[in-house]
Amino acid sequence: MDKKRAVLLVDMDYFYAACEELRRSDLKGKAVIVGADPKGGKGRGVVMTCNYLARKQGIKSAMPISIAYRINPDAAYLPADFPYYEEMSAKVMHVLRGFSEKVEQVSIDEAYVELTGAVGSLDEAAEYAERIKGKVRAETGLSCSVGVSFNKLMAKMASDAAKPDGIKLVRESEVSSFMGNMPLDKLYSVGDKTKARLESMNIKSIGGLAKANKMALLSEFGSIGIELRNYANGIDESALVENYEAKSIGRESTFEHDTSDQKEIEQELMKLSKEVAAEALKAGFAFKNITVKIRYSDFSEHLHSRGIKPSSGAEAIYSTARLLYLDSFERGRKLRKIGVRASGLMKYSGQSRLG
Ligand code: DCP
Ligand code: MG
Ligand code: MG
Repeated sequence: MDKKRAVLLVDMDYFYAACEELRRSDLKGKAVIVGADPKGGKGRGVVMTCNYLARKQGIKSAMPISIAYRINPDAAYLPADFPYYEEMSAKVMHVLRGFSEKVEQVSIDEAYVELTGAVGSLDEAAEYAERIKGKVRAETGLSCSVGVSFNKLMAKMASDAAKPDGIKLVRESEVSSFMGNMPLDKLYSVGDKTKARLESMNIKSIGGLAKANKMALLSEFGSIGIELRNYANGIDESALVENYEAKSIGRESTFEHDTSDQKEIEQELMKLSKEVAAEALKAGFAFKNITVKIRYSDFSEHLHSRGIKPSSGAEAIYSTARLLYLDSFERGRKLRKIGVRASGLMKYSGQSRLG
């Protein structure tokens, strides 16, 4: 890539909880948690997100709601209101699309904005970021954080460092001083397993990975190893993927009591399928892949996927989800949680509906 790029990653601050604070002034000064009902400490399911006050107390996304309740039983516990968050998300995305024709939404609360060509330098891109933050706040009342950098990978890394309510610019010359000392799992695509394998090679930080022996990485990971090393050096040439407003749409729920009752499970699958279909329809997406996630009572988790012909109907999701579940489910074992996800999304236009 000969041309210097300028890319922003805009991510909303504590998004679901911020949306709730916005419409409920009684939440001011309180720890706010959006997620499962804590049911006096006996509740199942998890924290989806929480405001920064709750985070200071040690509460965080994906934590079991019962643990959050143990930490702070007096917090405001709120159920998720997806239609409302989607509406706020759409307003944010609309603002972003006013600043650039190239916008890639990657989740409900974040998007890349390509400014290559529109600006002459990253400093200028940071001025754009300032204006975007102002406009997002004016249009929605919400704050966001913006990473400003020379590719998607580094814009994303920078946005984490900008939180909350900030802007962080990272130049090519600053990559190693910015993330060299960060732990490996801060790097895009490095999870617990990869981290453990890297550590067994005596690689302990992003900076260590950036300088690691290429042959050793190749023999341990294959070509992915070289890719990881490139990421550690801030190298990423991927372009924005436009018109995909979400990579996938999924819903999951935790049963009140662990169950192996087929009827109960099928009812839940139907409910989740309808929710996924409704969201896909609203966003104007057809999808061509369905995944069912099963979590057994011992917390072991299984994913099963199948391709379908492009569709956006609840029936198509349900019939596939049910087959996947029947194929893979080990009868007699109790389920704790089940989820349905539609992916391989394709935008369709106009009024015509597929499937
Ligand atoms: N979310 C969720 N479950 C998770 C993580 C996130 O349901 N494990 C939802 C709730 C979040 C939203 O997605 O509000 C956006 O996710 P982010 O990772 O961007 O987290 P937040 O916006 O909540 O906080 P931050 O300020 O750290 O971005
Ligand atoms: Mg966010
Ligand atoms: Mg996000």
